[in-house]
Amino acid sequence: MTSGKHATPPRFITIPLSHYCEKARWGLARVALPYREEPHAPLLSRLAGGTVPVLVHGSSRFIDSTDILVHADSVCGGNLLYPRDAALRSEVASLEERFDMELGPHTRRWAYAHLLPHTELLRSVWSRHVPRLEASLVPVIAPIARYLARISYRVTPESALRSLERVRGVFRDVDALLRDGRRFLVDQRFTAADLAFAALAAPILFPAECRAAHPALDDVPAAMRDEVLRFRDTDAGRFALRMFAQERGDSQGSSVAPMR
Ligand SMILES: N[C@@H](CCC(=O)N[C@@H](CS)C(=O)NCC(=O)O)C(=O)O
Repeated sequence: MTSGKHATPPRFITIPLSHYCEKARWGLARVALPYREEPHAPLLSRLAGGTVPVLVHGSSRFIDSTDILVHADSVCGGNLLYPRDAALRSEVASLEERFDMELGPHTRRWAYAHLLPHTELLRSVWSRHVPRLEASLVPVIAPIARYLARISYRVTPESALRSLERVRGVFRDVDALLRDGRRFLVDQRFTAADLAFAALAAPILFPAECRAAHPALDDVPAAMRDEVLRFRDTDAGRFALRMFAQERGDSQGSSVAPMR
């Protein structure tokens, strides 16, 4: 580990509920790149411009979880989340891309379909770990944030059912990959592919070790809880939970910006 690290730790801009933020946070922890997390309430994170996660490292700005992982891997010496071997790296990258493009949006839409009607639950999750002033604004922001989540993620009862099918499809494919007894998706070791699958499946598995804020499973609607329990009871679900239990330890000292 190395050279490319800057003296000032990178700024890592997040919102509490985001599984893409958890994906990036896990990657930073995994390669032990110290960072300073700036958690924001929804909408207010947009003041940083666009979506989160965002990593600002020196003069570089990364606005996508995969770019954050690739950067973190490279400044910490490489071969940590992405194998150096070109063929293996391309396998990792193509699985990660599939999870980014398909699993992440569909677990999110399905989860929001269940959570959006529950104002109190959302307010509590959206306020977690954010600066006190922003937390105090969440009751005002919440109706707009709920409306925007519904519109921008196109959440309807019908789309939520379609998303559930897409998630089941990804889980079936991961089940099939695991059928030969492998312990990791690629290269017999933990890579960005395992990390992306587990992090982006989190809204449908509620892993205990997940650092994204989510409600307690006991507090969510029964239909949501039942589906979570069914997903947990699949090979892919058990695999993701094992990744969290085994590989999610924080290996470095991240810090959270002080409450303002
Ligand atoms: N492709 C992006 C997706 C990031 C994304 O969709 N982030 C969502 C939160 S999960 C977001 O910022 N939404 C806008 C908002 O909440 O204001 C990545 O991998 O980082």
